Amino acid sequence: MFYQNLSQQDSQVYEIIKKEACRQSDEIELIASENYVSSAVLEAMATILTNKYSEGYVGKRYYGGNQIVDEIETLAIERAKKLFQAEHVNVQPLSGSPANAAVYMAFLQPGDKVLGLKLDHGGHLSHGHHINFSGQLYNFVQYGVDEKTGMIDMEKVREIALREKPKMIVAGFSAYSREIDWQAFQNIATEVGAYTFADIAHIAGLIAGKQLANPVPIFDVVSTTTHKTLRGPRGALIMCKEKYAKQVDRAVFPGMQGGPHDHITAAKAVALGEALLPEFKDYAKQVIINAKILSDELINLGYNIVSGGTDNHLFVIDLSDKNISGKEAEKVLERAGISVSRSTIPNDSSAAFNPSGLRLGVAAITTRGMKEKEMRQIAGYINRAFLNKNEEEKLLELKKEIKVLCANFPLPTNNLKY
Ligand code: DSN
Repeated sequence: MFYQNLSQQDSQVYEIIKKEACRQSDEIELIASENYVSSAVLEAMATILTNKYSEGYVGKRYYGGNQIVDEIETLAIERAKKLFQAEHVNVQPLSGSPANAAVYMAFLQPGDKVLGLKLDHGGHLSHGHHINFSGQLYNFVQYGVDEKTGMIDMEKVREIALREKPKMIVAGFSAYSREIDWQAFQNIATEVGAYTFADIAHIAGLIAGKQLANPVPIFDVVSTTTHKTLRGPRGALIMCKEKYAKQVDRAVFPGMQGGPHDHITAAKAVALGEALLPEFKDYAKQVIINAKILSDELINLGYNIVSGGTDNHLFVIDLSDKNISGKEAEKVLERAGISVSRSTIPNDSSAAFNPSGLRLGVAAITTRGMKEKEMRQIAGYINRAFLNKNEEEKLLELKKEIKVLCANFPLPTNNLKY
């Protein structure tokens, strides 16, 4: 048994983890930022590397005994470089927001002007929202998506950039379903003399799997989390041109962080190794196929999708013409065994806590092996849940059906016996 010591020593914690393992196994995961790691990634996280302190970088640590940790960090760096054609990689960021904070620290002074996508148009809190450190420390000017198409209009971005003359342009998103024209962003930045920063947290796995264009060879600096479509442990990476290596490294440590989490670095190396395998391309391809089928099916069932569809793993359903809010929709689906996250729609008239949209992503269910047929089934389940939102019996019936479907698609870690 895998968790023998935990179950014997602390049955309280063990039982809670076991319940969550069952929930993950029995329910449909449509949260766009989530995925299921492999057993190898999970095992790498649960190693004695967690015992070590390694402030500093390979060959230049502030603690002794780091010869072996240097090997694992070097391996993770080399794999990330190969996967993304990066000149320089820092594998130490603890997660997405700290990585973005380090990027800003490396390139900007407080008060500098930056362009970023608005949160309610699909951006991220750390792309300049006023309640976030980014919006408080830097002078963010926000661009949005076109009102009619729901897509980023590069002519509009250029107009704003020429008017505002930012020091940095941020491209990247948490809830934007269309492919990004990295070169167009770079051209605008070159014209106004700005740095380019891409946050590819959501789509890194689709770029690694060669299904979406890679900004790393084009942009000055790129950050990504490692746990979304990239299917690694919770954490992040920063990739940049060699000429910015020193300032980026200095911003991560000692600027933002202390010691890296070496067990997570090992798991990042494992996940990057998996993403380098040919089968990862098949995974990334299937993710995009699945997202398109799921959004098309929902359109056929009468739902509006922001921008009319998707080019990646996610999309946002606009529920403003339906008799259900984003929050209520999230709760109804939760009762039926489907996890989603409510989301704003562009120019949402409702507050972020109870917005008018629902963000759906298929990275996790694709890892389970679900394909076109299951996407059609899941669109039907979502519609049924909404139609029966006040009928507890019917939602429970649906939950049972979903459990049966899920049993045919075990999680990659189901071989770990609880
Ligand atoms: N919280 C992540 C997401 O759900 O998109 C981004 O940080």
